[in-house]
Amino acid sequence: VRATVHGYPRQGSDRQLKKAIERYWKGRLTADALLATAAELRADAWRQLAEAGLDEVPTGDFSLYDHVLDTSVMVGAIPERHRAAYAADPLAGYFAMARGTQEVAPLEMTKWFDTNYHYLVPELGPDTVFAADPAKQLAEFGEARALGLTARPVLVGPVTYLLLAKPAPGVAADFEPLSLLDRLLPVYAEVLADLRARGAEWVQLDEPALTQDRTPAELAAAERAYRVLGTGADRPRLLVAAYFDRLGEALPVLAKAPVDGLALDLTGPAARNLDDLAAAGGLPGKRLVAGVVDGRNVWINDLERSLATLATLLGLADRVDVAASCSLLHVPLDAAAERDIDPQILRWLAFARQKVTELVTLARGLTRGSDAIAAQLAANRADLASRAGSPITHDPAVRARAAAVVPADARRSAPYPERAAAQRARLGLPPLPTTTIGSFPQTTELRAARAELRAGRLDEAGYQERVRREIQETIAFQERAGLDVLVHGEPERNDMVQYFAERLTGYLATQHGWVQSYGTRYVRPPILAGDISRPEPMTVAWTGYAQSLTERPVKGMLTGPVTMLAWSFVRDDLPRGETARQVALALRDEVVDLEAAGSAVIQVDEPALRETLPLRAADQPAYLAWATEAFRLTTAGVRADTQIHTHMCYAEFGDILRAIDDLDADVISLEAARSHMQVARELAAAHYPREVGPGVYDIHSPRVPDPDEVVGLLRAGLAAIPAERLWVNPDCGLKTRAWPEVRDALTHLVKAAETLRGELS
Ligand code: THG
Ligand code: ZN
Repeated sequence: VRATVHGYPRQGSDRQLKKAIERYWKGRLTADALLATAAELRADAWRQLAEAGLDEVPTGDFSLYDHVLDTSVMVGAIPERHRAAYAADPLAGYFAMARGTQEVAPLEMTKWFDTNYHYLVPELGPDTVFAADPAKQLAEFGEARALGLTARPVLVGPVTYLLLAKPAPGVAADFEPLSLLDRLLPVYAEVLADLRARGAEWVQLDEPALTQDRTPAELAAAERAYRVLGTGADRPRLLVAAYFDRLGEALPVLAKAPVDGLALDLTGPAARNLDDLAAAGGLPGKRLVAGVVDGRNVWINDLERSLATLATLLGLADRVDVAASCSLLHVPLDAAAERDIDPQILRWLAFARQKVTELVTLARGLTRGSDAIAAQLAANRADLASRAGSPITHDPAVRARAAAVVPADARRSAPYPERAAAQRARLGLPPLPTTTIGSFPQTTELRAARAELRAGRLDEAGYQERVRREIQETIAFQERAGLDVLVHGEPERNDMVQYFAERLTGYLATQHGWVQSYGTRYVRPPILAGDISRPEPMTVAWTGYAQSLTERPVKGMLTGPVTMLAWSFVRDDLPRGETARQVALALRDEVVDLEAAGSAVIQVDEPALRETLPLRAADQPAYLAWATEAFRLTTAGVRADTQIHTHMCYAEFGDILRAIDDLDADVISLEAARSHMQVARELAAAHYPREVGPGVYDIHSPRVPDPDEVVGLLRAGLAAIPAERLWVNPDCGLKTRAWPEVRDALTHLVKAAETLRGELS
């Protein structure tokens, strides 16, 4: 029995990789120096894994930006527009594909399944010519071997690669990248043969896309892919890995394929793979890599339970190894680096390093018997008991309140038409009211002030004074610009999730718990550790201060319960829906307090509602039921004349239109500028009955639209939504933009609204 992982965090203990890449981008580090730093970080990680006792280390999972982009390079799928730059300078060309340049657009970026990692979408078409470029895989395999380690190269599998791709610009939208499979397979076969020639005994092909709902044609493609690769000459042993959910109907396909092993996710709902595997007759003569340790959560494993699971698997395959369910890329590096977490809670946590130790322990226990790991099992039992019995994980008041929720709590006091009339009377807004999504530019001074506060060079009073000044300027600007519903600009918030997590009981923040979001960008997801309650108001003082500076309504701004869960590590000892309800009840108190303090408009953002939609259609209704209930529970405590807004950061939401309607928000703002108000037409076609603010300013670009352009977009909006239900706002928050752009863009936006109001009256 061996212990292994599918991948490991890339950034290093102090995000050295991020810093080196960003310095290279600024011209402050040479390409050679960057590559040397990257090689050192890889070697450090492998050494760490080997010292911890891992028998087989992964290679090729490392990336300077993204492993799907690396796969595009490996198969020669460089988009036409990037080819010259890539040929001239592969490193600069690689980053141009990732980030774009003045002249060429980058590849599109999107979420990697239901994780918080984002990958670069391959662009393919009927003219795509694949060509093998195994250099990166070969080099990294060679590096690990040079350290004397047993290494297993890990590649994105060909079926998943094609299923993640989209038609290249200019290619018909109905082009199916999977139709290129027969052209791609020889390239994979070549890479596999090269790795074999260098001494790779095993190579892993990751096929997470096979854990999603797949058509018979797609399953047939998977069958063909592994028949072809499995019968190829000069191939290494093949291990096909599927994670993030159970394989379902793809399991018998892979079990019967002429490959040498299967790596399965056996955590959470994917544990159903166990029964499915037994039903499929197991993996006689093959290797099973059992993903019994959750690779994307931060909780210690129940070692005894895992040993029991592993014992049942022993008869199902020729050889059983243990692994985390997926790459450890999705968890922070080392819980031991956390100095501010109570040691009594820290013992419940396992980040990447701790998970490796768990795997090594499990492999030892399976090989030598549980007596050989008696001390570890006893410590694990005590840690689990401490968590299960802790007042943090069981707050009777929170449990009782959640249990007492009745359907009426999640319903507004009046139907929408009545509310709309009451809100119109209270707010007195013009038609086509103007507003913003919430955040204003986070200036360098503001970030510096927060850093000084943390370092103790600025006291709390001094910091608050800076925040107050920022709010004054933001309010004064909005009044000058003529906006109708103002915001305070959120200068006091580092991050829309972290800010609330730091103020809610039961939530933990980390100091070093960085997880890659995309490229060189990282987040520190907070940890939902216990039952959630709100010791005191979180936003009322700043919102109230902003309101004291103006006669116009200032919108209260909160992050919704679904997004709080989506961008945090969730509990594994409580269903998500229960945690969402607890967070919702805490936020509901904040909403009610804001109303009592005079807020007539309150926004509850849910940018992640679509993101955490389960991968399998069968699981979606249950998710949407608790998610929409949590939102309504958050917002339904207010009077009819208090206006509830929500915001979502995406233009493609067709599959959750019903759920958006179920939120019963009075006003929703959505991204729309790039698609020329497509969302307005879609909402109208679905007879969406309430108010809508399709974005008219693309905040992802430094470009400032002129008033005529905004008028054009608003006319398109008016063709779908009547003036009394159409709002005028940017696509998203303004946090990442600079003040000069924001001043001009918002001034143009108000001007455009005024022009159209003139025509309407
Ligand atoms: N907050 C949280 N999670 C998120 C987002 C968020 N997940 C999804 C999406 N937004 C991810 N987008 C980003 C955008 C910017 C950055 C990270 C993820 C970013 N990070 C800084 C960096 O790596 O330099 C660090 C920020 C910090 O100091 O906290 O810029 O909005 N929770
Ligand atoms: Zn947004």
